Amino acid sequence: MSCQPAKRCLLITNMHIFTSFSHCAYHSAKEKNEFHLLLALYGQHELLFRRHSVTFNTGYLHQTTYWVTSKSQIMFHGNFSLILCIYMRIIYITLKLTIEANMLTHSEISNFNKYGFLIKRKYLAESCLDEMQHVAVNHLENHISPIEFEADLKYPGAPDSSDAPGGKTSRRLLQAYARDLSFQRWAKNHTLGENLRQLFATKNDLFLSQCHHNCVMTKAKTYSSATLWHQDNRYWSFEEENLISVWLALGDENKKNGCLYVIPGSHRLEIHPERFNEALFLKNNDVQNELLIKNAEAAELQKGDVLFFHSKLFHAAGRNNTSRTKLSVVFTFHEFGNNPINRTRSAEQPSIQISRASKSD
Ligand SMILES: O=C(O)CCC(=O)C(=O)O
Repeated sequence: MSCQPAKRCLLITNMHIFTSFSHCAYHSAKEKNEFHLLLALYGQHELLFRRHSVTFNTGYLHQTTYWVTSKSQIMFHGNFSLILCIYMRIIYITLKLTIEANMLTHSEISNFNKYGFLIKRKYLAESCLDEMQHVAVNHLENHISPIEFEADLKYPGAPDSSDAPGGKTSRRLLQAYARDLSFQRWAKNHTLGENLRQLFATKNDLFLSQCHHNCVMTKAKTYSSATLWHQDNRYWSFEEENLISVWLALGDENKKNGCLYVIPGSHRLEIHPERFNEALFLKNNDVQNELLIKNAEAAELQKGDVLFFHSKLFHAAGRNNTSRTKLSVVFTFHEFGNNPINRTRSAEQPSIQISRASKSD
């Protein structure tokens, strides 16, 4: 039985729509390195072409050869490819929306570049936060080393020595990544990696420094200290001063419990060395410093919020004046090619490679 031209036309049109749609999707996914999308498209391609390619190609290439033998078959193939087109489009849009929803917008990226920080709200699921909090509380209670104590740092408000009251108050649970899988999962969180790559403007692997922020930052009740204005990179030695720290709030952080304060745009400033004290904090009683600090903003966070900040951004924090310990997970990342300088503190331990393929969320 011959195939009605209109039906053939419908089928070929569907085929064209599908092919051009999937080609577009494929190339756009490939350009953006959207691996999941590519897999989905590949799967759908297989489904359609494996089952129908011979029939389709014959019909399309040799116009006189009818590749279907009955009207119902035409209807079946026509409807099948149409439904598949719609189905594919839904999958494509859903996947694209999911991926795009987690990506930073152009304005977020340009704000980060302009101001040196970016806050993303409700970034991580409650269960992941609770898991990390549980581990942190347990390690604090059991004094699981390595720990940096308030008394070691001697920041304003800290106990004078480890024998003084509160002398065993923790400031940081160091080496967080090695402490528990929950921290490793967070460091390798897929969305986090993608967002950091956007901020670094790179497609390469990232590295988590084990020598710097790789800790649970704690701010205990009663014996916590304040942190004066500083840039994190003052003691860091990398080929380029371009590192990004990720501060994840495990609980709410506000002015009362010692949240961070940041000076927007200060990562771009060149500050004369005379404006720093010997510990490289901004000097008090310096008119220019006072003017700069007037621009400070409190980076108040709620549980699960994330603060991305540049290693040159000036920041400070107050003491915790509440009755609950504040906990935050802080990791510092650098990009491939920005290596720590040999024989400096930054090169004491190898950075941990966070490859694009690692996916823990
Ligand atoms: O929580 C604080 O006091 C601030 C900590 C800080 O800025 C740092 O360790 O670099």
